[in-house]
Amino acid sequence: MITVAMITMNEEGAVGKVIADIRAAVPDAEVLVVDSSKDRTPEIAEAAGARVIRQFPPQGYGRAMDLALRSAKGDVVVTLDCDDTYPVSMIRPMAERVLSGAAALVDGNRVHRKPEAMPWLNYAANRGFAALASVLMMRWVEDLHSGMRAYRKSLIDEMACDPSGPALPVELLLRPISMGRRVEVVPIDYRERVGASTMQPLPSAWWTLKRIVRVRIHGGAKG
Ligand SMILES: Nc1nc2c(ncn2[C@@H]2O[C@H](COP(=O)(O)OP(=O)(O)OP(=O)(O)O)[C@@H](O)[C@H]2O)c(=O)[nH]1
Ligand SMILES: [Mg+2]
Repeated sequence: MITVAMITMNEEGAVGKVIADIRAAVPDAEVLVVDSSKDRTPEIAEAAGARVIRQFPPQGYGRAMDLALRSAKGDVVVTLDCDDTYPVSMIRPMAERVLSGAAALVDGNRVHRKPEAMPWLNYAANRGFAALASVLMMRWVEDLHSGMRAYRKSLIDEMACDPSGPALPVELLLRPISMGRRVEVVPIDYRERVGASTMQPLPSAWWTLKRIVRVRIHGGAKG
């Protein structure tokens, strides 16, 4: 089974459409939402057919994503942002690569060319950090921060990630690589977001650097 896992904080402008699109694309999937909203996001998500787990007050991106990944019931967990930026048509093809055993992780690469929806500074910073990680990990990586990935559920249980702080997707990509797991990359489109971003560039950049160095030093697996 596929679980589509999302985390939400005040996404009432997008959540209804995103979940409807997901259910049309993968009717057989579990849709799981870890929600930390003050607005009507959780009610809308539940009415649209999602399983909603409340995490309130908000504990940040990492702790919400960690809870979502661990609570998924599927054999493969596909993550995406609940802001209408990611292509739901890619959920099934990415999940199938994991379900067939071909890959442990499929990474949706948004930066195969500069997306119009990504500011130049973010794009340049993303490419720079990815180049640094590529050198340190001795494997070419392009999109450390993609929110759209397919993870084998058992891979999540094997990894030791620090859920505190931003930029958790960096570790969720680099740890499996460091553990020698099969990681595939597919190009994906990335659209303009519905609603306001909560991403804070400076803390995110600092944590990105910390996470890259940590994985380089400690490797990927637990213990
Ligand atoms: N449950 C929960 N969700 C959160 C939290 N912080 C952010 N989110 C959600 O996580 C998703 C990604 O958030 P951000 O990393 O802030 O990024 P963004 O605002 O979508 O901007 P981009 O990085 O361009 O995608 C959004 O859909 C947010 O609603 C939190 O503390 N708790
Ligand atoms: Mg987003």
